[in-house]
Amino acid sequence: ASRKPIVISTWDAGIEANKAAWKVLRNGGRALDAVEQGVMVTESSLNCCVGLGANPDRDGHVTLDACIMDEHANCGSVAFLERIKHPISVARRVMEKTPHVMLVGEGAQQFAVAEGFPLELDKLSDDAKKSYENWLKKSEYKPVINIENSKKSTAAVVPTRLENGDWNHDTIGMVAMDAQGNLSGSCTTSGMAFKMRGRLGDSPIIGAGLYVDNEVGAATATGQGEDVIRICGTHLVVELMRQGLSPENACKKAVERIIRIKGAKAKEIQVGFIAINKRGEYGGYCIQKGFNFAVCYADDKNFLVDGKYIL
Ligand code: SD4
Repeated sequence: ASRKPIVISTWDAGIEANKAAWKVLRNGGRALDAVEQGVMVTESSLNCCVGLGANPDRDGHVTLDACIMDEHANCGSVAFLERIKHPISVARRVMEKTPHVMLVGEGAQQFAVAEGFPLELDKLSDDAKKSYENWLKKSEYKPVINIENSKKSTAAVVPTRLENGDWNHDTIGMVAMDAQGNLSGSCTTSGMAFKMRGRLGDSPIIGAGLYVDNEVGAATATGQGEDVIRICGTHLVVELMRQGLSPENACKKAVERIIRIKGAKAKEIQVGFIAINKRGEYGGYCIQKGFNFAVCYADDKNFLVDGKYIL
């Protein structure tokens, strides 16, 4: 069915994020404001999966990636950003206040501080500290002391299945259409837990973790970022919608492409795409069972949808 305004976002944390986005949309606000304010909720929640409360890289530091895109194809992005609570808002400032699209690391942090964002402590949340300590035991990775050891465990902990069958995850991607029919999107993440220091995923990359084309639709991604980047995932989804595919079928085709490339290894990973089109139709698809997304298009309509899957 066709809906306007509408906002959708990845995983179950999307419910709370959608509520904040909906407040903007229901009052006739801009999709861009909605997708920023929506994911800020998730960035703020300590001991959750996104933002400074999330799992660190393997050297013990939380490093954040985010990007945002509006209806004019303006875009902004930050990556490998440390000690800043709201990377999505820094990404928006990059978009609005600089001639650039992407700032990373120290430079991104410097820009954030200059823009008035507080520099937080480099301190892990209780949950993150626990899981990091656990990870250190098993990984045998000894930071600094013995760099050779790092060869043993270059792999980040990819999204893995939890005991209850869910996937652990650390990202929120959101796309929305406002009452004027304009589209925007946002994506923010702590990236894969225990990743190599300096590693970026798809989430801060326009065309990989997020893409918006105001003539066609918008899409965002979650899961193993390397494999989303490999196929320019969300750009692909939007281009498939341009060719006439529904949001769901466009997401499905992109997932199929990853599976084709990965072969037998596809079983080991998770990737999910969600998308909306200009008519307000929505859909999502993932590699395997366990991915869900939140859809909101009315005061009393904000619900989770299980992503259809292929394997
Ligand atoms: C990344 N795509 O950094 C992110 C991770 C993710 O749920 O989505 N986790 O590769």
